[in-house]
Amino acid sequence: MATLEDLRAAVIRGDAASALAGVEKALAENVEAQTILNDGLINAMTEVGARFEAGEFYIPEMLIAARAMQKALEPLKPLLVESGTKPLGTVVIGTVQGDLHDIGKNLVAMMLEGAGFAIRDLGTNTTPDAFVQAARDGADIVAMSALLTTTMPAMKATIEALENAGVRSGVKVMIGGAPVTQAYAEQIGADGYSADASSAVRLAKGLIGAA
Ligand code: B12
Repeated sequence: MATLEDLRAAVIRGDAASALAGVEKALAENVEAQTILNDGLINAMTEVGARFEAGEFYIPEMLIAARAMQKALEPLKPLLVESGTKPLGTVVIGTVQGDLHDIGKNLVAMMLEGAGFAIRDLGTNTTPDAFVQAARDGADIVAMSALLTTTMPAMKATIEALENAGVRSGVKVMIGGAPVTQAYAEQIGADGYSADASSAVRLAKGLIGAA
C-alpha cells in the first residue's frame, strides 16, 4: 500500500518528519498499528541493515534511520500498549553491557507492557550488576537484548552474576536480539529465547505460567 511504502522509504532515508507524518496518515486511513509497525517501520530497519551489510549505508545513515523510526513510533506507542489493570508480573529489561542498540529492546518492552506486564527498563549498556540489583529489587523475569556478536557473552556473564548473587532461582531469564538463537539460550542456561516482540509476549507469559 502506497502510504506504508512511503513511510518505509522515509525511515530508510532518515526523514523523521515525513516518517511521523506517514504514521499519522496510515492511522487516519485506519491501518492497524501492528501493521504499520511491521510493514512500515521494522521492514525499513531490515532494509537499512541490508544496505549497511552491502556497504551502501554507513553508521550516520543507520543512526538517522533509527532516529526517524523512534520518532515515528511515538503515535503508535499508546495504541500498541493497551493498559492492563493488575500486572501479570514484573519484567526487568535491558540491552547488555557494551551494547547501545535499543530499538528492538524498546519494542519488546512496549509489547510486554501492552500484554499487561510491569516493565522496569534499565536502558542500554546494562552491567551484570545492574541486572542483579534490579532482580533483587523484585522481578519475575530478567530480559536481555544484544545486537552484537561481541556483546552476546555479556548475557552469559549476567546469568553467572545472577547465580553468584543467589537470585537466579527467583527469576526467569529470557534473551533476544538479531544474533541470538535458541541454541545460544540453551548453551548459556537462559530459560527462553524469542525472535521478535510478539513471540516475546507469548514466551514471557509461558515462563510465568500465565499463557
Ligand atoms: C540501527 C542500528 C544501529 C544504531 C542503533 C540505534 C539504536 N538506538 O538502537 C547505531 C547507528 C547506533 C548502531 C551502532 C553500531 N552498530 Co548497529 N545496527 C543497527 C541496525 C541497522 C538495525 C538494528 C535494529 O534496530 N533493528 C530493528 C529492531 C526492531 O530489530 P532487533 O533489534 O533485532 O529486535 C527484534 C528482535 O531481535 C527481538 N529482540 C530484540 N531484543 C530482544 C530481547 C528479548 C528479551 C527478546 C525476547 C527479543 C528481543 O525483538 C525485536 C523486535 O521484533 C542493525 C542491522 C540489523 N538488521 O539488525 C545494525 C547492526 C546490529 N549493527 C552492527 C554494528 C557492527 C554496529 C557498530 C559496532 C558499528 C560501528 N562500527 O560502530 C555500532 C555498535 C555500537 C554499540 N556499542 O552498540 C552490526 C552487528 C554485527 C554483529 N554481528 O555483531 C549490524 C547487524 C549491522 C551489520 N549487518 O553489520 N547500529
